[in-house]
Amino acid sequence: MSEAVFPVPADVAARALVDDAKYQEMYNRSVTDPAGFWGEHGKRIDWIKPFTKVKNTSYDYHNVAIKWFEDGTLNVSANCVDRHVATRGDQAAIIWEGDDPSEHKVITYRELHVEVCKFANVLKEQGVKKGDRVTIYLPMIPEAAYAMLACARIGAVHSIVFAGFSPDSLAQRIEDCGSKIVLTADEGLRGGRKVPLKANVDRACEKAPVDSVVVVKRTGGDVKMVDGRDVWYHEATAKVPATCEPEEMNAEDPLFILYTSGSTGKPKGVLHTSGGYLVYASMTHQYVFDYQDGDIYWCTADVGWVTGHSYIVYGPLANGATTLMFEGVPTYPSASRCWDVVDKHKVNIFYTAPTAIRALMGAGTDFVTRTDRSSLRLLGSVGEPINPEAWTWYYNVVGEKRCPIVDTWWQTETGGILITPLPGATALKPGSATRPFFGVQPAIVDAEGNILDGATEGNLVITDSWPGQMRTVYGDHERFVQTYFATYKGYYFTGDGCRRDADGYYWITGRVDDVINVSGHRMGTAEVESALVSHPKVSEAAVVGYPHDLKGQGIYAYVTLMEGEEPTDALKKELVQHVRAEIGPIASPDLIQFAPGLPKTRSGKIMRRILRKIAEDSFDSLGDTSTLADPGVVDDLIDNRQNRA
Ligand code: 6R9
Repeated sequence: MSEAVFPVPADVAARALVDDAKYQEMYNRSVTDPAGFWGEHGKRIDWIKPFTKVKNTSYDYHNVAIKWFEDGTLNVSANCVDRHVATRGDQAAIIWEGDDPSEHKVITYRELHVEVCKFANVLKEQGVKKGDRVTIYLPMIPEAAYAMLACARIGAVHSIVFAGFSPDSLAQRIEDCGSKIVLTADEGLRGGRKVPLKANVDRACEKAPVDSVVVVKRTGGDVKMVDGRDVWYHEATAKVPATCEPEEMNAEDPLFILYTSGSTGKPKGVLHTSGGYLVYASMTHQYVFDYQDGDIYWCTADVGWVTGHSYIVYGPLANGATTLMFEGVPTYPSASRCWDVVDKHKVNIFYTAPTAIRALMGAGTDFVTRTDRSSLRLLGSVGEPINPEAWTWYYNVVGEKRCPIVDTWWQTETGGILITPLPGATALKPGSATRPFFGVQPAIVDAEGNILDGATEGNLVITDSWPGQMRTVYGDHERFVQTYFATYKGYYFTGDGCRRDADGYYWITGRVDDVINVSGHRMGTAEVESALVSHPKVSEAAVVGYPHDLKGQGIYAYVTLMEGEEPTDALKKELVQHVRAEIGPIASPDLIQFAPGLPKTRSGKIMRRILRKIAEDSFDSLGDTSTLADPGVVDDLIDNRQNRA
């Protein structure tokens, strides 16, 4: 396989914050003297009481504990807002672009300060105190950013639930973190379609009751307000003062919880704290995107995912950047939308996901070339491995061969980008996330946990802590330890497979656990399975990922029906609807195969390895099937698969 290499373009090198020599020097220092390195870079944010201790972390399986800057105090919202008001009060903090191209709004840092203070005062009025959890179920409107920063301002811990999740998923998350308040909108608007957010909250609250619901009026759609529980945001903010003193928080006080799917059980509440997270989010945002004053930066993620947390809100705003927030979807009203927005707001840095790139590539090159895009300087990718074909299209057509692509590998758990090119320092190879960021020590281990040297392939671990790392699973530290530190003792296990080439470049090969990456979003197979078996006609289900042209991975479900149930196409549709209602549209199975029996070991474990191979049509490489209780089951499954229309 020939491997293309794209050197750093001269003009990019000329303006960049770091070149390759500087990267090497900073990287070496960051791993040989982490306390010295982070002690220095920790000062990039404002501290109320400066820290004297930098790093206190242990990956010891019996005592996993992670603390950074532990005796320092700060306020995250003051760092993202107040400190910029004097120097850049009139600069755009947020450019909001609505779903409908006729709608946009610019919020300056001065205005952001007022909005955040007011929202903070509304939260206080609703009884929210330091340490309380606040569930946010908002669409991509500026109020979502105000809400996050308002929580940070008063020391409340936000838990954002992606507005595409179902009432049940929302209820589960409200319950798990014990929040007594939900912030939502009447309806969301995406691609011209309305999403009934308030109605979803009402249904969720039947299962997980809360004391108050604050409702932002977005569409003006008809909603029911519950007396004594629900308040309109515009009415509440009209009555509160426009200033609110930021709370002094310890570096290790929680900032937010974000639920993410794992290989087993219900979603985990990933907990991030204040100081280390903000240092890491802001530093990666500046260096990875080579962000410099005056740049217009756009990350197309949703604030419901970690990318929206770190790279729409916290990282950019801590850096005093201008961050664009987009309510809509890349294909509405046409597949030119992203490039129209780039031209309209003169966007310099554009950060999106491979699934969006593939969809736009499929729509045709004309949608791109009819736009100007001359403002673009840098492109980014996140969420899943980017296939070389999509990389090349992004590079040649969107970036006209002038914009480097930063392929950034990271996770909800890591808080910020861990493996990535730096635009002025790193020659690119399509499909490789290239090299570690400062302070990040990746290693590749074999199944027994032995570290492999040189060019090799195996499982990706990180051998020491970095400031943005998650601290625990909310309410379940043991699960944190078991999930990330038990597989390979002494290391943080990422759950990803990885190859390292002779140049030391990292190539992420995808999840090695029971997590499927659907359009860049993580879905636990166990969650989809339990949604399926909650249907009265289903007796058993096994879910695996399979290669999907647009989504990267699709969801393939093997379903065994209850005795006497008919395996019809209508039932397949019903099951898809059922999963959408239980979890949300992102969990919709792409293919359902009725299976009279599933391949199991004699101890009753489903052999997913075999199901994965069948879903991929790799019938010849099923591997060892001798431990199956009933090998005949596999032949039946293959027959059914081949007979599938
Ligand atoms: C930020 C985010 C994390 C999982 C991760 C990996 C995959 C993310 C990637 C990538 C290859 C990249 N992933 N970025 N794989 N190249 N540049 O996506 O967080 O939703 O928690 O997903 O996504 O498999 O383990 P999250």
